[in-house]
Amino acid sequence: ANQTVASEATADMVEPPAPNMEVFGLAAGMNIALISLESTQQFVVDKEIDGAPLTPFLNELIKESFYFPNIYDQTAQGKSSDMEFMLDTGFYPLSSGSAFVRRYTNTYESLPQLLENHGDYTSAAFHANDASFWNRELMYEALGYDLFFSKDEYEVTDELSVNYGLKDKPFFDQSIPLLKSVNEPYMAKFITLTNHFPFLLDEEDQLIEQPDTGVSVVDRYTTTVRYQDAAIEQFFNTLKDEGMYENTMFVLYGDHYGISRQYESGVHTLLNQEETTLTHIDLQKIPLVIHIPGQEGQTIETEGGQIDIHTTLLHLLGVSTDNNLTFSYDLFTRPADMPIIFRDGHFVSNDYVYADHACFDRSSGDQVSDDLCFSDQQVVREQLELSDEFLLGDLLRFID
Ligand code: GP9
Repeated sequence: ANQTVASEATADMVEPPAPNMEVFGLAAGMNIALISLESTQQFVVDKEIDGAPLTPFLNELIKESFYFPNIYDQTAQGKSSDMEFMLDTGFYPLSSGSAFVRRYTNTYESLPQLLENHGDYTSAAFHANDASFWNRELMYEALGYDLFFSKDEYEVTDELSVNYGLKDKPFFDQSIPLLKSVNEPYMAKFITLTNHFPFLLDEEDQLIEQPDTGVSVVDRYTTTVRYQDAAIEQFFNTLKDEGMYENTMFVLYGDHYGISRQYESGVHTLLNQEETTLTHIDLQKIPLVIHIPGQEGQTIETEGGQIDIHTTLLHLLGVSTDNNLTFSYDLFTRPADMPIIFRDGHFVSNDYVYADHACFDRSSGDQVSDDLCFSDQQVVREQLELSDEFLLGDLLRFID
């Protein structure tokens, strides 16, 4: 019976567009460095505080990268683990709890598994927190990671730590010898930690003057974002010195919002904008930067969600997704009429935003009749229900 449910659900999935052959396979066979930027929102990119940029390194890197400035945070209660889940599986997170904790015995068709089958890739995760945090240790097994370098593999002293744990600079430094031990080609996922609420930072690591927004959480956030940027710059420089840069595709992405709605007025002050439902939704954007050394920079304004990174990467690596079961669209060809779906049923579509239990016209900014959001809402409901059906029934185990 479950097999039938799986086939019926499969038939309900929307046929994806063909990949863009100009970029398909552009990074085939290359190593992959996924860099998860803790709590990093899009608004920090190119933002200056009294003439000092918050992300000077990222700003330069973007000029030589595929840069996607319109990608929305789609995580739910599973926060960082939800981002990992979407990236690895192309499925939506669960509406409550974390799939990493609740569904770690499921069968998945994940990036590590697909890349192992396609190009004999080794997959490794690097994160200097406890292996059990978000149940990573067990979930990584289900997702097919070959290696997980967690807190035990790092030197984590008080001096090298702040807030949740090891600071990003020593984290990247100590990751280099570990990375050297991984067989090529590899997919290496680095999960940063310093830019985490409540955004604490030692004096010596503060590289900019805090603004005065009236919300201290936001003021501190600017300094941890700036520190994270410097840590990534240092990582890139070391990889270049070590000859580990040229043959690597780098994928940098914000894992979820950093400033919750409770503190958002500080961001509105920083950006000199009004606090409305639409500005709130706009703040849910996270940066996505795909850097392939030697490739010309290009800004791709297409709107999408974090879930779409999964298929985008597979296509850049030259892996066909024709037979994959996924809710992820390639951002190079994402259909404009497919809404970007948030786990709570809110969405952003071409013309409308549904949020705060109301429908908004994006061009006027006005609240409009719910009827205008109805057809998009149907799609949103179907997609989330299908994703849940697969996860809660562990249906991928029935698919060859
Ligand atoms: C914990 C880190 C942060 O290991 O990934 O998780 P978060 O609290 O952001 O979900």
